[in-house]
Amino acid sequence: MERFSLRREVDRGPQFAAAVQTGLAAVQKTIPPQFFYDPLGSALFGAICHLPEYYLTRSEEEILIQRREEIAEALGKVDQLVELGSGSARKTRLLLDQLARGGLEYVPIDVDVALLQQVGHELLNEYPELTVSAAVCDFRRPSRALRDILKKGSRTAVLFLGSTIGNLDRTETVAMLSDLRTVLAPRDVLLAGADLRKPKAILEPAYNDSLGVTAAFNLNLLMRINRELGGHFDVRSFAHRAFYDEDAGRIEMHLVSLRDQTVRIDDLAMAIDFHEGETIHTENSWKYSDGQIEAMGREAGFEVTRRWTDAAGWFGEFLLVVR
Ligand code: SAH
Ligand code: AVI
Repeated sequence: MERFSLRREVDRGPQFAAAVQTGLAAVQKTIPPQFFYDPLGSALFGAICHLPEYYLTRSEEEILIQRREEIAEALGKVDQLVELGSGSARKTRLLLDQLARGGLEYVPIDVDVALLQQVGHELLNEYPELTVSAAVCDFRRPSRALRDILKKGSRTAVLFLGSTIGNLDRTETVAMLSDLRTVLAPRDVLLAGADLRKPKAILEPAYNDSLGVTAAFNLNLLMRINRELGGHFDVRSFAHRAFYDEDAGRIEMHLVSLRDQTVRIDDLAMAIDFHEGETIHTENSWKYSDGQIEAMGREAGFEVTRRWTDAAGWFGEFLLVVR
């Protein structure tokens, strides 16, 4: 049997074009965050994870290193390990060290096909007993890929690391978890990492790093429109902006137009007007309390049974069990 397989549930090209067409025609212009992750965007995100200001990766890594045996024990015996938004799977390896014995099937789900292929093959070399069934699929509807991959009678654990859950709003999170629930069996589990509420003075630098890598990550969306859709954005006439909305409990990321300008996108036959100071909203990154995670989980048919944090209490790893 082949140890690596890849299925494609979505065709990214037409989706990007449609999202840009609708998003840039709206009153509050918007481009959804899943489009950050082309090869350059994924590489920039990889760099973000090493930034001194971006504590999220290190805090979660601390939990997974300090508590790996306890977490593996709480996950129980796993036949199929799904990961939503798997990316580089840098932290996943900490769990695979514990779980990848005796024929584990790893099921990474992501929108970056090149990364799925690269990381899948790396893992096969590192873990001789592993098989990898990768899927290019939107994790907001994971059942589309999982209904054909998950096997009856096998025990499934789902990972959703990195606080990527925070890039969905509340309604989207509950819809995603409910959809996931339809393909899981009672006592299957979900391990979700969430960035916790904390002072603005810690949060804002994490999204405004001094090297400007997060700015490049954000501005790459405009480059991507230029590359893939015949856009004519002058990237230097836009700026990165990220701020914490304390009442809502979320970081908002925007691209701000630095002058009045009109930008053509040839493939979409569009000319978009921007006035100085107008923004494109590109991402929300929600910061949660334990109670909020529990409430969203419960609404979707899950129960939080365990929770681990780093020493500073900045990041939470939540174990949700299918009710
Ligand atoms: N889990 C990794 C990567 C987080 S970055 C970590 O904790 O570091 C977010 C990842 O989710 C990226 O690899 C991106 O390509 C993927 N992603 C973002 N939106 C997605 C969507 N709607 N559907 C599937 N994958 C998505
Ligand atoms: C992937 N996700 C959890 C990151 C976050 O923190 O919301 C994406 C990111 N955006 C800016 N920096 C990192």
